[in-house]
Amino acid sequence: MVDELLDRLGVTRAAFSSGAHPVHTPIDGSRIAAVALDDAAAVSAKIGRAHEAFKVWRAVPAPRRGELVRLFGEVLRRNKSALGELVSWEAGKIAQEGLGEVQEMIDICDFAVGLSRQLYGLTIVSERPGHHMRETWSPLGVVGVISAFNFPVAVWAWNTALALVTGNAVIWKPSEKTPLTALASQALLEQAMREFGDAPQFLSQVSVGDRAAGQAMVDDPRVALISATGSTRMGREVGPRVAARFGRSILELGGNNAMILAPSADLDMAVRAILFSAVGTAGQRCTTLRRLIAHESVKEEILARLQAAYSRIRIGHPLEGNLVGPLIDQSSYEAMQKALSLARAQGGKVSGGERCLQEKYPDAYYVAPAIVDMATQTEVVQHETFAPILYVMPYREIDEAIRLNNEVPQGLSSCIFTTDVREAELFQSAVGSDCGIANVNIGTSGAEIGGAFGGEKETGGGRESGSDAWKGYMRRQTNTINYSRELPLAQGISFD
Ligand code: UN1
Repeated sequence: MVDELLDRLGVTRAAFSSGAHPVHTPIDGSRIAAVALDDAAAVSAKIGRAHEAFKVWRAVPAPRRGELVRLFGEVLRRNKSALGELVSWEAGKIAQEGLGEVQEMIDICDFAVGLSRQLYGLTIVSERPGHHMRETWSPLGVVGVISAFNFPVAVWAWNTALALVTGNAVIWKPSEKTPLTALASQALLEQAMREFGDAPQFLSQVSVGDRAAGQAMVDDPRVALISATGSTRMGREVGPRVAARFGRSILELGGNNAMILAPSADLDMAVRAILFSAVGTAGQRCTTLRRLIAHESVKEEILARLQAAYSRIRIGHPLEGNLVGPLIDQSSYEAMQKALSLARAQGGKVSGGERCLQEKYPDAYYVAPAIVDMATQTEVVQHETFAPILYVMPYREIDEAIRLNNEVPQGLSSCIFTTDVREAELFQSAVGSDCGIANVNIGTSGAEIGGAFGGEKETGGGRESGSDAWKGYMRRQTNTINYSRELPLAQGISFD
């Protein structure tokens, strides 16, 4: 099954069957492939080749670079179902979410193609006569992308589509848990490169490797930008190492996303939004809803409605019409159980959370999503546990709800359900949510590519995807041009 998909997507047999690193599907825990791992020397050689490719690519006009990304978008459209299914096999996502992830790749390609004709700079007035100033944007260099298992292809595509139109070369270190979707995405990009004709070889490369290989990439001064998605723990290592060599980084780390449920909220809509955000992707999105801050007047009702809805969720094989697939692996399951026992010890009333389908899939980890009724935001609630656990807490006044929203170390996504315009605006104001994303009447997850994606505090501060995130992938230059016959100095300085 997986072999056939990989064949169809253009990955050679040798690339997925002969390596030392086994790949398991979270669907039943079975081994589906074996890939080779790069050591630090191999990574260094790839960076060298990427740098050569960069030197050629940066001189290609941006709209022509956009043509490559346009072709890539077309190749992705033709291969959407195969790649989406491979995402399901490798990451355990349900079919709809695997397809959605590939759609997200297509969307960012479309965005980047438009952008390739809109890399606008500013013109700036000068204080000196006969002078003018401007700001120009140039390609940056080699971009190193480090991605996580939970969005094994879309996050790379956000980075790569922007990096390519902005004139950079890319080297990608995917999660060791999901190298197959990386090899397949790379094969599809290579197909687009062949159709394009004269893109430099090694413009995009994959490097599957362990920690040492990752460090080699992070420490290499030839990598101008590291864009890393993963845990806060990973970011704490990567950020300072890149900074120590004055490299640039875009960090997209942990989230601990909350919804405020106000008394005026449309509860039918809220229940649907909570289900998608808290239970979707088996709670393994960085945007997953983890905290529900419900007004005391609606808390009991929402708890009852959620418990009823949770009891109807179909859990099982992600390609067989279920809503919740497996956790990625055993350690994820263990982290979930640990968090639930801490929650109990801290006064939480837990429903759900138990392992399911153990007889059918002894080597896979399916769980019933958990709801934890908490009186206050205790220590365990402040941590991101990458599993479907929703903590539900009460509030009385809107200011208290906003304080709870903000009183965690992470700052990725947040939302409010309310029909009171004052509350909605307050939530999005300077004294409202401190997160990178703050929504009204939609959940915390499932962002479109058109906005900048990322968050504050321990989420790392980086922005990827839409809006002007492309500026992070370019070198900004300030130009002052003198078209007069004099040489006046700025600030009125006389130097005669
Ligand atoms: C992630 O979990 O790392 O907003 C990315 C969302 C998706 C992206 C999630 N568009 O949920």
